[in-house]
Amino acid sequence: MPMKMGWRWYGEGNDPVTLSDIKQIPGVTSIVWALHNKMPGEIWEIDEIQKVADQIHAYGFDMDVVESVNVHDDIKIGLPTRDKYIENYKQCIRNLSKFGVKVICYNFMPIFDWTRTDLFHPVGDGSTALFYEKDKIKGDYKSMAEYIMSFTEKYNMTFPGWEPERMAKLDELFKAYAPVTKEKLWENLKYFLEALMPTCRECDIKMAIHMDDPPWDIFGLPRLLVDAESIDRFLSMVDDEYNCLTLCSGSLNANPNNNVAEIVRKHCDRIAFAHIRNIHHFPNGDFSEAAHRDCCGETGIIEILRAYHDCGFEGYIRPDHGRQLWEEGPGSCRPGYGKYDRALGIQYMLGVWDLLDRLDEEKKKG
Ligand code: CS2
Ligand code: MN
Repeated sequence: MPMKMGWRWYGEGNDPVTLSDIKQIPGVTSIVWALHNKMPGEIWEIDEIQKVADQIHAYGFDMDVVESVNVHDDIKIGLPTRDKYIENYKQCIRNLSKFGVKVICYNFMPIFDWTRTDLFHPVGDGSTALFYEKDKIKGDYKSMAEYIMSFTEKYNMTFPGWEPERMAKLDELFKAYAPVTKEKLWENLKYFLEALMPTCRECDIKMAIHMDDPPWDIFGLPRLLVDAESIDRFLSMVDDEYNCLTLCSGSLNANPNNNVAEIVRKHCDRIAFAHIRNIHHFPNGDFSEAAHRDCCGETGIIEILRAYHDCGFEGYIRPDHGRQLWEEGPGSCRPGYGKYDRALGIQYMLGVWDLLDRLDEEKKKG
């Protein structure tokens, strides 16, 4: 079983799920981590990384995957100051390499990371899940941002990509991004990656871009990694084994026309990190996140796992968002990152994977 199962952990005192909890989930070997107190553009210092490394290693996990080292807006906008922030990013890569980090997940979405209109939407069975109501993402971005930020204030919880310092100057940010067309954003992404590739090679760290979530423009902001065609463009634009994907099944499948299994088969060697999340679609274009079991959504989880298995995927994989179950709710768990549903998701994924392993073995024996 060559793929490596990860769990996203927000750090001691910043995540209700503890390393000791995670240790009890069969199959998890990698902690997907980050320094969550860092602003985009800051250098991650050795002593800060060391502190987290000690915690993770004490439980016998590896810390091979970072999610995320966030990219400063000046790099995405293409301002002259970007070179300074790119130098800082290179220094982060060098510092992370001292701890054996292999993959850095990041995104190149303007202003907003993942976007949802309800973080605790009733699924119908007593659990709740992240929900996207299409009509609420029209018009004013402020009410959407205020909704997300209300959790930050109420529960003293910050979300990566939704830093209060950045959200406080949303109007300024929108002005700064105004000249950034989709083509310009592609250029800025290319500039960033070409600058990083030599350092990545030197440090043996792969840059793995996360898909845009949702995979379409929102509030007039361009989004790049949205479908098979844009993924092709991205990989050939900087055709380097260190320029890779974080292929997020849930982000891509928010557009039901995207066939994630097909993308896996085409680009498996460039997928450094797999996010497995299931989506349930409504006829009007709204969508809800769903349990990992194939039949709970329309993402095609079994076909995706089978594609990874057929390709001999040796990268990292993790359950992406789960639902909030049982006593989990606002304040007691991070939206999408509760304890139970992700643990169930892992057991489901490993069940499918183990069976595929077994079938292969039997085929070999004849
Ligand atoms: C993650 C993303 O929680 C999530 O939806 O999959 O936020 C992801 O961590 C970032 O886009 C990567 O930079
Ligand atoms: Mn994801």
